Amino acid sequence: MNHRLLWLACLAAVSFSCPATAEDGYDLWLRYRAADTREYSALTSGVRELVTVSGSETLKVAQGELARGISGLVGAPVAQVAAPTQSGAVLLGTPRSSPLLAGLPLALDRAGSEGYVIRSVIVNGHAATVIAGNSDVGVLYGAFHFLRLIQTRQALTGLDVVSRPRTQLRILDHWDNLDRHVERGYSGQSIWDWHRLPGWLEPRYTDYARACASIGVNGSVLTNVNANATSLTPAYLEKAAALAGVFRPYGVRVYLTARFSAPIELGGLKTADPLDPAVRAWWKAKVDEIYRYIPDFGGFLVKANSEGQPGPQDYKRNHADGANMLAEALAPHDGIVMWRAFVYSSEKTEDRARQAYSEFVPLDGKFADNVLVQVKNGPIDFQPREPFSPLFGAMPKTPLMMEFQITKEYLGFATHLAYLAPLYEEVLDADTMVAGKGSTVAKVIDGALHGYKLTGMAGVANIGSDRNWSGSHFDQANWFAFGRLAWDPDASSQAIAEDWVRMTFSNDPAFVKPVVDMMMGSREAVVDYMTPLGLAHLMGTGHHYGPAPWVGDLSRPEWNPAYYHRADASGIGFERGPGGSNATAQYSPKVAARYADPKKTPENLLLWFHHVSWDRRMTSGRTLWEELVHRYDHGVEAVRQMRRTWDTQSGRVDPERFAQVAAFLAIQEQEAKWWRDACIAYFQSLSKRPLPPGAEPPAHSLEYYQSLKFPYAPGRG
Ligand code: GCW
Repeated sequence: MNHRLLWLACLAAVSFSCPATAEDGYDLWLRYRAADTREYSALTSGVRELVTVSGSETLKVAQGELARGISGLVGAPVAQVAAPTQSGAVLLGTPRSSPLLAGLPLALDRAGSEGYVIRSVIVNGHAATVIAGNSDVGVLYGAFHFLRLIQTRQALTGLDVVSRPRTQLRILDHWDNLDRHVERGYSGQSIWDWHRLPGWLEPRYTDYARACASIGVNGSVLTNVNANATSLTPAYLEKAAALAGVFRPYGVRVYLTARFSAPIELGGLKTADPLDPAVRAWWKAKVDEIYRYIPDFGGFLVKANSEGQPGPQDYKRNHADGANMLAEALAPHDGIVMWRAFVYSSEKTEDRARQAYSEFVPLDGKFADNVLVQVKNGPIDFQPREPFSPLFGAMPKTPLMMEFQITKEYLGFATHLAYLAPLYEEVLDADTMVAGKGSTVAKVIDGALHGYKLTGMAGVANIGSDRNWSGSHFDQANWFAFGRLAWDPDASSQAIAEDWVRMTFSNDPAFVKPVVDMMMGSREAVVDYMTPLGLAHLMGTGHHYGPAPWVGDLSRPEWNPAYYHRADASGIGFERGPGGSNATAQYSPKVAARYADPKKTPENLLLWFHHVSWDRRMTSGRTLWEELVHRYDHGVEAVRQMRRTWDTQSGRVDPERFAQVAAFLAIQEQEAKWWRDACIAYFQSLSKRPLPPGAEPPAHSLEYYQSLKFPYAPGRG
């Protein structure tokens, strides 16, 4: 049997012997199934051989990925040669690693330290494609991009691709505990099998690093921000070091969360006061120790004085005092601190939406050079829709990094299909107006606006031990989109969705278009059936599963949905204009003026900023009450439409993935209806308005919805 036949026989054996695992989602978007070269002839002429490269582990990984990807996509093992022998060679490397590249017109100055170029060139008289970077990891990123061109069936001639990341730190935050429970995780247990580390390195860790590198993610915070000091003990540092060893060739650095009270818990000190010399010395020694285990350790992510976590305020110090102490210990090793701005206090009566700004803006300029303040996209907490956080644009002297949530704590867990890139894009495109028109949040976080020396974007990961990584097939798209937007905050959510659909499912236009459209509308559907018109935080207590807008008796006011919607007989919404909490004043003057005036506030944020009458006339001509019901109906109808769209695709998707998506959409429809009915039943008990003509009454009484309990809902904190 010749090579090609042997290869085909192997492929057949794999796909026929274990059909149940053939399409279980494990391959993510790195799914290198053979392309039909009758439809995609570019592949036949464009990729005939791979020129080998020698050098670092990273270059080996890049070459290995290209060999694996091209062989899979071509349907036969690609020839690996020392120099081009014919047209259609693919070369990779840096000018330093590969003499063949040294003389080529690469214009690599465009690629920066982590970027790459992919160019069609002539080498030794043969047409070839070169993938080059100034660094080995740049080459790896380029290799994944080249594979993506094939996976999405792009032309392979006349290539002149240049790409470089716009942010330096592109990081996944895992809220993973040492017992493998994942806070707000809906995809099984933690991917990190702490108990069996460092002895057993699951192959999945390598695939995790591959997937991260394929979208440019270059950091991983292994542990929950609700931190456990045990993760800083030698036994656990050894485990973290083992993971760092797996990730290193892929350019993914390891970070840990630092529990602020660790000097007391681990060091036996009486205090964790950041100005105490013994505390500072303890952290310095601890950090030095970490670097002995992990020489390229990235640094710490810290949640302090937030939701009961210890912090500098316990000692009457401020956030800068706390962050700078850790920064000082990390600086000699080039480590950084990501200090979270997600704070709100149980003692303060100040509107929760204002608190982060109140605490942090006065500290602008007080943080050490290797500190970034990590800010959630909105002022409260990863809701289906929030305005952008007023911190963006308000701290020109402090690098602010973005924190998005990829796991869908407030958007239906892993069962609801909600593509989050439009949410991310809406925030990144939002105009802070702090330096005139066009001062977008993207320009804040990529450093363009204030000249930040450090830049970054973090995403709270949705990755777990589930075979399909993310708990649902479509949630993989949110991981993918996060990485792509961290690389380029101006990328289009639609284009990213299209790439993902083509790579993950199919290039069939009859599939791509409707499925991308379905994804693009999916987040807005969730907004409509959960929290339309600027409502927020109506989710069930603690677990955040399902509707509970009626809850108003929890000990901390801001834990109650009633705190957020403020519905009463006169109307609904939180007044944050000058007549209310004046949170609008935290935005730059033009934005503040828009949000302060209910007539100028966009309707999709109306109830976030204003308490308005049930009878207020909306642009649709409906009253607010009618509009609210209309939005809820619209959300449910949108999910029904998603189901219809998916049902037409049964022949175009493998049966395994088709069936799971279909089943999850059915759950989503039921839960969307539940949200709609429960919220309408509750709000009607206050508005006392009749349902608009044609609107269906809720299926059950308000008492019924209030009686539902979910003590075992997943992902609890
Ligand atoms: O979204 C909320 C979650 C908490 C989480 C917290 C945070 C890790 O409900 O579970 O704690 O935010 O971001 O710190």
